Amino acid sequence: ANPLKQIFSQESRPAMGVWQMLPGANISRILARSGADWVMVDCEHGNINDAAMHEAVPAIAALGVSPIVRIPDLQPWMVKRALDSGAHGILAPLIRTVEDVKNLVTAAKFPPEGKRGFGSPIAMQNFNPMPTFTEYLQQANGSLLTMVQIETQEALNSVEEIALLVDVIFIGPFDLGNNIGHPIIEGKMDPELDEAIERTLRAAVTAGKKCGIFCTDGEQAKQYADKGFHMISVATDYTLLGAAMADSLTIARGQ
Ligand code: 3PY
Repeated sequence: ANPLKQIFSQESRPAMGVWQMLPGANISRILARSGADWVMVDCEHGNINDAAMHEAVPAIAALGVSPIVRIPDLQPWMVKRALDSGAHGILAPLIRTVEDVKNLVTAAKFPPEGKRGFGSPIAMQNFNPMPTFTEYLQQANGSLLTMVQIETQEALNSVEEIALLVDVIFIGPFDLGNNIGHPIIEGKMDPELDEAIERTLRAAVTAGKKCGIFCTDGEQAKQYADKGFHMISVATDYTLLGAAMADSLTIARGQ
C-alpha cells in the first residue's frame, strides 16, 4: 500500500509532509509519528547517504506513512537505489528538460514501460503486507509515485508538457526564484515568482496531476493549501529542532 497515493486518489485534502534532513531511524520515527502524511528523505541537501536512506525509509513505512526520497541528482542509479530501499516515490531535483523527465520515468518503471532493474528483495520487505516478488513486479509501476521539481527556468518553460509525464510536479521556490532571477530575500517573494508558482499549479491541474510546494512553516503551508496545492511540506527536522529550543529558551529566560 502507498498511503500518499491513497490520499491523492481518495481524499480532497492536501497531503502535508515533513522534510527529513538529519540521519537516523529515530528521527524518521519521530517525524512519521507527528501526524504527517509523508516524510521526504532528503538525499539532495540533507545529511543522508545511501546507508542512512536505507534506515530511514523502512522506519517511516513501518508506521503507515509514505517515505519519499529526494535523490541527490537525476541519475538512473539513484532512482534505482531509492526505490529498492522501499520508497513510495522519488523526487528529482533541478530537472531542466522534458527529456530529463522522460529519463526519470524510464529509470523508475520496470519494463516494458521503463528500464528499472529487478532483483532487490529489500523494497518488498518494507511493504505491509509484504508482496511476493511477482506482486511487487506487477504493482510497482502503477503504485510508486514519480515526482520532479520545478525549479529552473527551462523546466518552467515546459511545465505543461512535464506535468503530463509524472504524478507530481513539486515546486522548489528557493531554487526557482534563484533561477528565474528573483531570489527569495528575507522570505519575500517577487510577483514574477508568484506567477511562476501559479503557472505550475495550473499546469498540474490541467493535466489532472498533483502539485507540490516546499514551505518552511505552518502558516505558509496553510496559505498554499488554501490556494489548492496538493502536497505541501510544512517544516524540516533541522529548523524545527532549533526553533523549538529557541522558543523554550525564551520562555525559560522569561524574555
Ligand atoms: C527549494 O526551495 O529550492 C527546494 O528545493 C527546497 O529544498
